[in-house]
Amino acid sequence: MAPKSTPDELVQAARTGDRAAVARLLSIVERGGSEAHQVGRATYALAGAAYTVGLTGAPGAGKSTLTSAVVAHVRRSGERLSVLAIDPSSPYTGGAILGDRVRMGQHALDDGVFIRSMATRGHLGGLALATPEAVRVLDAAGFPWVLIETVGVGQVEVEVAGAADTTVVVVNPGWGDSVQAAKAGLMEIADVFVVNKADRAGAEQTAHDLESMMDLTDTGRWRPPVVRAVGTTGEGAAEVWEAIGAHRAHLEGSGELGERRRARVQAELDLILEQRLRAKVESLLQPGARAAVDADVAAGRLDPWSAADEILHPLDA
Ligand SMILES: Nc1nc2c(ncn2[C@@H]2O[C@H](COP(=O)(O)OP(=O)(O)OP(=O)(O)O)[C@@H](O)[C@H]2O)c(=O)[nH]1
Ligand SMILES: [Mg+2]
Repeated sequence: MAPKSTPDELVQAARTGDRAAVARLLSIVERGGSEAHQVGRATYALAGAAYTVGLTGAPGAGKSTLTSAVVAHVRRSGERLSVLAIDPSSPYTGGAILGDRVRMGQHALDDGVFIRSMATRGHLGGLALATPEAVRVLDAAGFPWVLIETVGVGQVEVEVAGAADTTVVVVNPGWGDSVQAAKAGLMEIADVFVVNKADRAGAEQTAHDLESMMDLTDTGRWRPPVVRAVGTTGEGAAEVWEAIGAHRAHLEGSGELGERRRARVQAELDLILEQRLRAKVESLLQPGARAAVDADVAAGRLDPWSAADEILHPLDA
């Protein structure tokens, strides 16, 4: 790859299996900005063939270990796949990224697997917008499967994880975990539950608790299967993959896959518009317009509605 390749040239190279080009495209997407938008324009029409699977769960639930076990299982059938490990923590700690390198290292020499960590750069909606772009890069590069690992702790991470065709929620033995899953909004986005670390005590109970919680919220639609797995030995990896396949068949058979994807790209457009409008409005406002009223609001001299009127007043003209 010549160092000056344009996004279009990189996309063409990625389509012929050039892994360095794929890596460079992902770096561009991660950085964001106008070059990333060019990548987005080049990949959009080429994408749509890949199926995306989100894996989420609390820190340390064993997502990376389980993902690696699932990858090993899928590779035995010869299918190619890619993994995006989304790290919502500070880009400077790199802890999770290092951990993932170690845990997924067994696939480092396998040409049929592409594994990449992506960190948030802290800009507004950065992760939420970079993730679908990165998926489209891997899709355009011809990977039929994209697995996305995210830590399910905050709303943004839940949104990112929920932006997959099938979402797998990974919990551990222990009642606390399923309560946490419910609290973190993970119950709503789960298409498949995995009780990982099933080699530890309490796995049966946790599976049972999840089933009871689903009894209470049964919608009559897809009911997420609960699979037990041991990421470290690979036990249950085949069953996890089978459950993902069953959910995929359900989405394809019911027409819900198309609906989900349409809703997703609309949400993406909403977010882009929101960002653009915000930037545009901010550029039109007087510098310091906000700071001028902040003190009054804090001191109780001005209510927030009137403060907003004052700040936006120059736009009324
Ligand atoms: N006993 C047991 N330990 C496991 C199992 N799966 C993973 N672990 C261990 O749990 C720890 C965390 O595993 P990871 O795969 O890094 O977990 P993660 O959810 O990806 O962690 P983050 O990405 O940091 O949120 C590691 O020490 C693993 O070896 C399992 O099935 N049983
Ligand atoms: Mg991990």
